[in-house]
Amino acid sequence: MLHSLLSLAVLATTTAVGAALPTSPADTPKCTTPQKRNSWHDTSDADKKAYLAANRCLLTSPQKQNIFPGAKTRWDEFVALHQLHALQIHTTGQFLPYHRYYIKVLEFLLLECGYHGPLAYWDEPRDAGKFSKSLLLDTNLGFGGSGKGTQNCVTDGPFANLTVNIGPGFKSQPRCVNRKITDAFSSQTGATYVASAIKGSTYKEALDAIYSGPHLLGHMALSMMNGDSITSSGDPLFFMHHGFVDKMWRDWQLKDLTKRLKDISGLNAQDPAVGFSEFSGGIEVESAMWGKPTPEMLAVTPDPTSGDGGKKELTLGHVMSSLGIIPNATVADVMDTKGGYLCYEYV
Ligand SMILES: *[C@@H]1O[C@H](CO)[C@@H](O)[C@H](O)[C@H]1NC(C)=O
Ligand SMILES: *[C@@H]1O[C@H](CO)[C@@H](O)[C@H](O)[C@H]1NC(C)=O
Ligand SMILES: [Cu+2]
Repeated sequence: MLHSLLSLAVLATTTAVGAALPTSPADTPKCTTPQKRNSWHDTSDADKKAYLAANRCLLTSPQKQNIFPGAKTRWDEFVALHQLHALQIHTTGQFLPYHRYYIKVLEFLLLECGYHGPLAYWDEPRDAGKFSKSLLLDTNLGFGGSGKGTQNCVTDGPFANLTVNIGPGFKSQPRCVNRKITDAFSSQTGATYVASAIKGSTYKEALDAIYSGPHLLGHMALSMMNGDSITSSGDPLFFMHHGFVDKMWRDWQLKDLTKRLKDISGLNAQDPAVGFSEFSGGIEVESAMWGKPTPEMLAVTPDPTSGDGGKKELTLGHVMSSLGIIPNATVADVMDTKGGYLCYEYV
């Protein structure tokens, strides 16, 4: 039950769009006109269409880097990036910063497919308890609805019948873009749950409460890509949910900004005895659900202590990598959504 319903997710972030290709953290300009990131509900029809078309383009374009095991499409490479990092970016301090960086990677990839507009997020409290009725699942101006059949394949909208070759877990097998909506879980993305998730005073409190609260329940409500914690980013809807997760982090930071722009803690990789916090048994037991990284995967997986002086505690100097899709960035680079490397705000 847990296996099929849970998935971890990731987060979101972005940066100045319209700007050229990814600027390296070292030479980014000041953030003077932050991109306004709206809920999908408030995004223009033109931006919705263009955003969805660019996502579809990524799912149907050939891979480019030729280093991601199992990848056939550009989208596969992006999903494989999450797969390779899965044991470093969930139930760790890296969860929020890496997913913020991961959304920046998406922003860059969308530029390749001609999308220069703003990114969006899912203001989930508006749809809490009734995700299945959300306009995000619209056939024409949304991501398509709940999946159908035994595989829960999405059969309408821009991603109908498209294939992802990464996952499930640490496998690399072709499967349809799939999801299964369960409205009851989605009630826990409501306003009172969100308020509770961001009421703590330390990064650790916010991290744990966001992760195990609205983040996890949103994943359970959507069960994207077989509800798989390792590769749920295969469904483009993932980035609407993770935009919402990123917004929760930003909203928490804004309550005491100066202090919280520097507040980071936690591990840079999972504690093997704990694994994913939403499952029991630790990495060994949990790997029965999704296998283990193959030698080919391990050969390209970054060292989780990079920038942390070889220690297991996450620092602001921690180096995050997209294996060459965009330049590396540090955790410090993504702490502020308006810090220069990033330049956006949630509205
Ligand atoms: C998806 O595939 C099925 C079976 O091949 C087909 O009947 C259906 O028309 C396809 N849908 C779209 C939107 O392409
Ligand atoms: C990017 O970071 C990874 C570690 O996360 C490191 O192995 C790699 O060498 C870095 N790449 C560059 C170009 O600095
Ligand atoms: Cu994730």
